[in-house]
Amino acid sequence: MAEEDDDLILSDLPDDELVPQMHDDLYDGLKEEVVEGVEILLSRGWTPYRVLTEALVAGMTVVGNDFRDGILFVPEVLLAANAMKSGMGLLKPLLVETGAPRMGKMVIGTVKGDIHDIGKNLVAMMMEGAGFEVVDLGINTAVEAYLAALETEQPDILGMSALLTTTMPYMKIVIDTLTEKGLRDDYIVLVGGAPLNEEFGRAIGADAYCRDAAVAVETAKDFVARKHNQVAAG
Ligand code: B1M
Repeated sequence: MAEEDDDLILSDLPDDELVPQMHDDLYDGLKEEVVEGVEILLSRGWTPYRVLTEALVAGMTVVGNDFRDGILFVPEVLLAANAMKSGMGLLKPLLVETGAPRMGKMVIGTVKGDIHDIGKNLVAMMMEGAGFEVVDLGINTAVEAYLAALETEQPDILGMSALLTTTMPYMKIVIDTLTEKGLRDDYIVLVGGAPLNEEFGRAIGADAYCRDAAVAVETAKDFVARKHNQVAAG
């Protein structure tokens, strides 16, 4: 198997074989091969967004399923995540470089206790690509850090990400703290992450739950436009 892989020349593969091969390479945490695959697809005229969704995110879904089913373990998943990040690194400048007009500003972070950042990074990247300025607070973000960033950055939107059922309730702590301080209505609060759903978003008092990065962009645009219309209406 390893010998066969050594002989494999990715650029010789047609798209419909290259993409599944990239899923395999991502699964095996083969960073260089994933990056090479991304480069090849881009050189064949694929849009950065298509490469991201069909080659990288789809590959990560397989990793996620096998992690859930106990077939993969943390070290392997970490390697896959690093390979995914390298591929994303290549796409980021292309997704960001759309020349889109400035849409608004977002502060985003993964909540306290949670170190998953791939989805959050993707949202940040797509938001930047859509013309938003993004301030990324990183992972394991405590309520104090969110509050400090909101005060210094004065964004339109606060985005929070959580991937664990044990950390998603922390979003409510942040929102409740904003409410206590009389700041809740100053920001559009968008939340996301695999274990969340719309009902949870409503229950914790967020403005919206965003299923994926594309939905986050559309929702953000929608809310910012509404906010500007309200301001204009006086
Ligand atoms: Co973790 N992990 N993990 N993990 N991990 C999950 C989340 C899990 C579902 C796996 C499983 O069992 N199937 C499970 C959670 C179970 C649960 O809570 N019920 C789990 C677990 C248990 C754990 C540990 C506890 C494992 C352990 O140590 N025993 C541990 C926790 C560490 C911690 O955070 N304290 C852990 C660790 C890790 C790694 C470090 C190995 C690695 C993270 C690396 C990294 O992020 N830098 C990892 C990974 C990679 C995963 C899976 C496999 C993949 C997550 C991912 O990156 N998906 C994940 C399985 C899964 O989700 N199916 C799993 C790809 C990404 C593009 O999707 O993040 O969903 P996602 O983001 C999407 C949307 O959700 C949305 O848009 C994104 C793009 O479309 N979105 C937002 C996300 N955030 C948003 C914010 C927004 C809007 C939309 O704001 C506006």
